[in-house]
Amino acid sequence: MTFIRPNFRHPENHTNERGFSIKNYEGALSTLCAGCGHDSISASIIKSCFELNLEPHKIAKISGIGCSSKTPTYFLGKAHGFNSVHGRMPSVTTGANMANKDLLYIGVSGDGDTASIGMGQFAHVVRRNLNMVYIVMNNGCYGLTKGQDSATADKGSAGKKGVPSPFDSIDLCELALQLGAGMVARSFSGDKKQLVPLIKAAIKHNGFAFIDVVSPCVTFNNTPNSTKGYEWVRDHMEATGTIDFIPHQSEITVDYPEGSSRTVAMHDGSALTLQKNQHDYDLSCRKEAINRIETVKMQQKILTGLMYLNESESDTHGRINTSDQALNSLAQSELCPGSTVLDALNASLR
Ligand SMILES: Cc1ncc(C[n+]2csc(CCOP(=O)(O)OP(=O)(O)O)c2C)c(N)n1
Ligand code: SF4
Repeated sequence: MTFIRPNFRHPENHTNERGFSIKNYEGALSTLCAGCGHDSISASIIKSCFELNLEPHKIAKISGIGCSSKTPTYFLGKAHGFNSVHGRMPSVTTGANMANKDLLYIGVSGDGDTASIGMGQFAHVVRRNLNMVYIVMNNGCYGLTKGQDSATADKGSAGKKGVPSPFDSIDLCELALQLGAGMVARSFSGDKKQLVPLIKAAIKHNGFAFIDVVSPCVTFNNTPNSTKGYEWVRDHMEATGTIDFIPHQSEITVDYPEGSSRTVAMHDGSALTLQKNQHDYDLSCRKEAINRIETVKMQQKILTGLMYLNESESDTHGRINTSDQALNSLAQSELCPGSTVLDALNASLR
């Protein structure tokens, strides 16, 4: 195996509206195990940012510790990056976001990083509705420390050692819904067709957008008895509906019956085929989303796709009424009101 990425790209590879090629969104060559689901998620993040014409230097990628948390090295090499402490990605992202709200924050975490050591931080970043994309690369195990069961390992699911997990699992989507996340989705690392539009929608969502991506660990948790392995997930996926992401343009309206599909002409000349969900599923109802996740789980399946979307809530800045201008762009005189104001404040508290 070579550790040098060739500079050559297909001559017909096009550039996006900002003149960037896909190469401008890539990072270093991955050192994860060949076939690890996490690499496919990195590729989906790269594709999403390329297609949304984002400027790489206006993105901040933040992670904790784990194989999943190593991935920011492998995408968006020209963006800002911070590989924080195990489970502490949410607080580091919160601090960065409070100082500069003009960047796009992409937080990457593992199921161990989020559902175990970082659980407290996860809960608070959701309830504050921090404006960020939070992606969990969920393999049901601690890949980096050689495959111990994580808190998202399903009861009875068994990894390489063959011992079934004796504990009930934590469903991070259900938790995010209960804690007030504005957007909640689940996908599979091997389903880029579904994952890329979800990441694009999460990037454009104002507020906390959570995507739980089942991402098999081929080395320690890809057995036929593991519910986070390729075989099991491919056999047990049930999508909420076919969803595509359309950037803001003048409105295109369609009207067609439930359960049928319709091809719609897009602004860029392409065509989009929409499939209307047969089920009566209201995406703006938390209760229904939780109900649906549980119902599908009882059928031994995994619900994937967009589960919930609420665009009307203010993000953390709106809730605590921060300055319109990003703090890092304010001058010292604007940030510090001076000793007279401080003296008056202190006096009012005596
Ligand atoms: C405070 C602390 N405790 C424990 C560890 C050991 N450790 C490193 S990564 C990890 C879990 C990684 O699992 P996950 O977040 O699911 O990521 P994966 O490697 O599976 O992608 C643990 C327990 C650590 N680095 N720091
Ligand atoms: S140990 Fe598992 S999670 Fe880590 S890189 Fe290898 S396959 Fe991926």
